[in-house]
Parts: sequence; structure tokens; C-alpha cells
Amino acid sequence: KFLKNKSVGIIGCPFSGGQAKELEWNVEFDGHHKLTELRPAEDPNIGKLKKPRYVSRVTEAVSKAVESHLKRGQLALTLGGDHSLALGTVVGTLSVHPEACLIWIDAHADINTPETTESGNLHGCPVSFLLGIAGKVPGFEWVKPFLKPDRLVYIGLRDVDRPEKKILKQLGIKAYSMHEVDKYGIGKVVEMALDSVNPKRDRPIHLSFDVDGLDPTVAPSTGTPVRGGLTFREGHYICEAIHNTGCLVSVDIMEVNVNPLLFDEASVFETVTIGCSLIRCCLGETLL
Ligand code: 5AB
Ligand code: MN
Ligand code: MN
Ligand code: MN
Repeated sequence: KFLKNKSVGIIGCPFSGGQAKELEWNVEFDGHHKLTELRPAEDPNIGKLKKPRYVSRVTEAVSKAVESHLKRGQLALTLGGDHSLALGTVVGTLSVHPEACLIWIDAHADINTPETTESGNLHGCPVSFLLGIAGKVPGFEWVKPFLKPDRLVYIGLRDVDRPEKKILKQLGIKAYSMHEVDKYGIGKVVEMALDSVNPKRDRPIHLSFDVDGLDPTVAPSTGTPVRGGLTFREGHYICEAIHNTGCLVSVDIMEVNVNPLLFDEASVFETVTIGCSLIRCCLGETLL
């Protein structure tokens, strides 16, 4: 009766003056970036790649946003959204911190190239673009600097496509699958992961956390769930340990799907809640 158009205005209020403050971070919320406005009228496939122009424009805009927060000395926290966004966030981080390393938490390796992808979905490809092995795809010329393969490490893998396995082997990329998490325990795995990409703990860290790295029983509302994932505590441990290095500059929490047509309210609530608590661990929330 009182509203004009079907449009909601969100008023972000990062304020804690009415209570005892806790983690002592100032929060600057940009508001949601208006990314859907960047969607081109026409966007035919390029080879197998779906919506390539839309993804390239959005990720370029996101890279600039991350870059600007980092340049102001802020921790860049990006909430998404499909994991193609990490192409933007990681380039943003590398353009300010070229020596940064990337810790990728995921059930998937997201390293398909435009040649190897079967689905054509770009959320399965960001890492190949980041490494500069995607070849020339029109619209993605802005992607630089590239990430060196020895600056990348995975934790949580359990659904890696055959050509992706080949790429990981060829480039000698460090990866700790769920098998290694079971074998060594999460404490040892995180230590080994950090030793491989950040041996002296003197490089800035970008953490890209796909919530499907977690087990679907703890993070159900995500597009490509895979059984046998990280437990609630293993996920949190990763964030706590990375916070403790003092090197964290950029965090993505990705693949949280809040579409009420796809997931029931309880699943969305659980997944958003765990996303929030992972973030608090990244910001230094301690148990004791
Ligand atoms: B996610 C798959 N490898 O390329 C592909 O959720 C899945 O960002 C990609 O990790 C999953 O489509 C992308 C089969
Ligand atoms: Mn921003
Ligand atoms: Mn992913
Ligand atoms: Mn995934």
C-alpha cells in the first residue's frame, strides 16, 4: 500500500556503541555493489564459456573494489556470490600485494580452462585465469598480474575433474584433499599449506573460502554440494590459524546461495550463520 516499486533499501549500520565492543574492527560496508547492472544485453557463449562478458565486467569491477579497500589499509572482505568473483578479488589483492599467496578452500579446484570446462560455467574456471593459463579470451585482457603456481594451495578438495587433476600435476600445485585432512588432521594440513606458500610467514595472504569446502550437513545452501567435506570445526580452525599468522589481507566467503526458490529457510540460515562465524574467526575471534 505504501511502497512504490518492488525494491528494498538496506541500511547497513556498523555500530556497536550500545554494547561492550568485542573484536574492535571498524566496519565500512559499501552497500551491495550493483553488479547486475553490468549485464550486457547480449552475451553469447565464447566457445563453451557461458556469460563471458557479464563475468568479465563484474569481476573487473570487483577487482577495483578490493584494490581500493586494500590501498586504504583495510582488510578486504568479499561476500558472494559465485566463485568466478574470486577472479576479481584475487587480482585486486595481487595488484596491491604482488607477493601475496592464495589459500583456496573448496571441494573443487576451479582450475578448468576454457578448453577443459565441460559445464562452461565460469565459477569452475577462475584459477586458470588467475594463473594465466586460460589463453586469450576476449574481455579478460584486464586480468593481471598473474599468480605464480607456487603461491597457490588448496584445502578440502574432493571433486576434481580429470583435466583439472592433470593441470594440478603439471604445474606442481600444492593441494590437500579431504584424504590428507583425514590422514594428518586439520592442524598439520594448515601448517603444511602455510609452509608451502608462505614459509617465512612474511607474505600477505588471500583466503578464498568456497562454503562447499564444508560438508553439506553444515553448509547446505550452496550450488554444488559434495559429501565428505570439512567439519564445522575444521572450517573454523582454518580461519583461526590463518588469522594467527597476522598476514591475512583479503577474504572471500563464496558460493553462499540465499535463493529461497532453491533452498529452504533453515538451510539458508545455517549457511549464512556459518559464513558469519568463519568471518569472525578470520577477524580474530578466539575461543578463550
Ligand atoms: B565452485 C565443475 N568442476 O567446472 C565445473 O563451486 C564444478 O566454485 C565447478 O567450486 C564448481 O563445472 C565451482 C564440475
Ligand atoms: Mn567495496
Ligand atoms: Mn569454488
Ligand atoms: Mn566448490
